Amino acid sequence: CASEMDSGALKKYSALHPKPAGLTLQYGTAGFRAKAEQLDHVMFRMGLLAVLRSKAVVSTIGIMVTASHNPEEDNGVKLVDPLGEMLHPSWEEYATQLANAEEQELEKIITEICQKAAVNQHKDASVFIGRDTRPSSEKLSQSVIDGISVLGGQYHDYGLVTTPQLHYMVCCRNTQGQYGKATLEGYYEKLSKAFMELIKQSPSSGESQRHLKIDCANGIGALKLSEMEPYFPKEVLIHLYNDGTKEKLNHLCGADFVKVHQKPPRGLDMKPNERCCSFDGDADRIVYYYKDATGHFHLIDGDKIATLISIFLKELLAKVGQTLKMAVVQTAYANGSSTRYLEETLKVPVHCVKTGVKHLHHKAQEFDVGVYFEANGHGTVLFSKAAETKIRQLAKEEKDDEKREAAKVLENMIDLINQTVGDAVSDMLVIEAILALKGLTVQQWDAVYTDLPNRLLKVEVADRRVIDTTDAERHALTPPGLQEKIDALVKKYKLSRAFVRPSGTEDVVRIYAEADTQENADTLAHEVSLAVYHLAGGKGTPPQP
Ligand code: G16
Repeated sequence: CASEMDSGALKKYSALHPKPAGLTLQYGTAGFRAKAEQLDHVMFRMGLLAVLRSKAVVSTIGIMVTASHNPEEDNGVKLVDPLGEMLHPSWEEYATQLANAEEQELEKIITEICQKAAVNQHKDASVFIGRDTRPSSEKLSQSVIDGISVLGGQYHDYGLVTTPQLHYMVCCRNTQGQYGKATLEGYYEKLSKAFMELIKQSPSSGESQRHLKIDCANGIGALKLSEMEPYFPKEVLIHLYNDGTKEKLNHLCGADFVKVHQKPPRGLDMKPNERCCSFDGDADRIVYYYKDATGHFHLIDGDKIATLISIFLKELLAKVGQTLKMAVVQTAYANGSSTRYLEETLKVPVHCVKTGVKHLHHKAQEFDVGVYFEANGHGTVLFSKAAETKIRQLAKEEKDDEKREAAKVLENMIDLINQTVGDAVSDMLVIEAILALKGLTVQQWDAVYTDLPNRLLKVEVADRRVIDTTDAERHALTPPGLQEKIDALVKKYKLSRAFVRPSGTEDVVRIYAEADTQENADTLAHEVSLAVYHLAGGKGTPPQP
């Protein structure tokens, strides 16, 4: 690997993408994220890394330039492994080493990675690139291209795409088209065909049921949904808001804003009982919501999405008479009511893992049908190869009409779901199809269980790494005394729970609390945020209630 490297070219190009002195960045929940102006060298170096990874696994690798839900001024990079998953954890350390290496060490670090990861120097490297709509993304993706080119890699630049579209392309390429065609057209055709097959069988719904209002977070979702509109059947009429023509990305809108603030986004005019949803900045998350006749806002988050999908799939699996192992994967942020409903009422096993789709995806792979969703609306469903083969076979050959029809619905679900990663467009179509097939209104869906009142807060501290957690982030090991304090606070309220964890995408500590009433959840969250402020080196003035 080292012998193939053109040292002169590497030196010349890395000098064009210098690392700001003294800057150290950590590989976070979904790759690197920081202010855009700090990331040029990281992008160049992730181009280098993608070439090494591609040679090591002899497959195409993806690089997405995006900071997803973060403010417009930030940017970031997500790396996509051969089947569309997030970069393998064993390579996160290499990514961190490369990102933080001083310029003169770069060649040495590349050589070390080649040795440790058995990178085959004789293999060709191929990288797919995509980017979101941030003003900084185009230039940063050019830096990625420089990194790929200097190590002799081939690339295909998809330009503006959603993150899940890039994951899909990578998977299509590495399965030689089995997963689909690696083009935007291929993506739109695959999803719309499966969607149309599904809703063909739905009872005809009233005019009001056909409409869906979508807040696109002023991001890439708006562009891609407009492109996809000609493929949509007339049964669904989508109305796009926050399309990025007027306002800033993620500013007072988008899935993260709606989930955290539990209120509607700016720029979307909501009438009582209308079905609405929000995407995030790179369209890999979605949350639904509506306003009732009294004006009260109802959020339908990732937990309720996972529940709806689980109910639907469980019924179908029972109809086809298969004993496939199904489970739901959540994180500590999952509302206690959702976990209770899934385990006790629906009788589906639930597993809790650390935040980050990479962790959920990995766990979900253990089951025939693994439904995973973060409460923030990031998730999808994975079908094992064996389950998929069985379902496709039943859809073709089963003699019993009812069983065969159920298998066909499952088969179309498999095609509609983007199994590579959470995908707002695909998830939205899955949800719309289920609501149509079950004849459910958004209110009926919401009423499946009642969320425990909850609150999410952020606290800025000098160094968020002082907080170390265990037990899927539900227990703080450090700083000393913090967990004891949280335990004492939680005891004061009924049905209460709280935890803290350092964010892996923003420079903050996140606080989650739930309790029997909204007032108690708010007070508990505030009290825990004060404990974090005092025990973990809070910055500025103490958090206000
Ligand atoms: C990313 C990850 C998600 C995670 C979120 C917040 O989302 O892909 O899995 O839930 O960050 O992570 P943290 O709490 O560590 O900041 P996105 O949509 O921003 O890519």
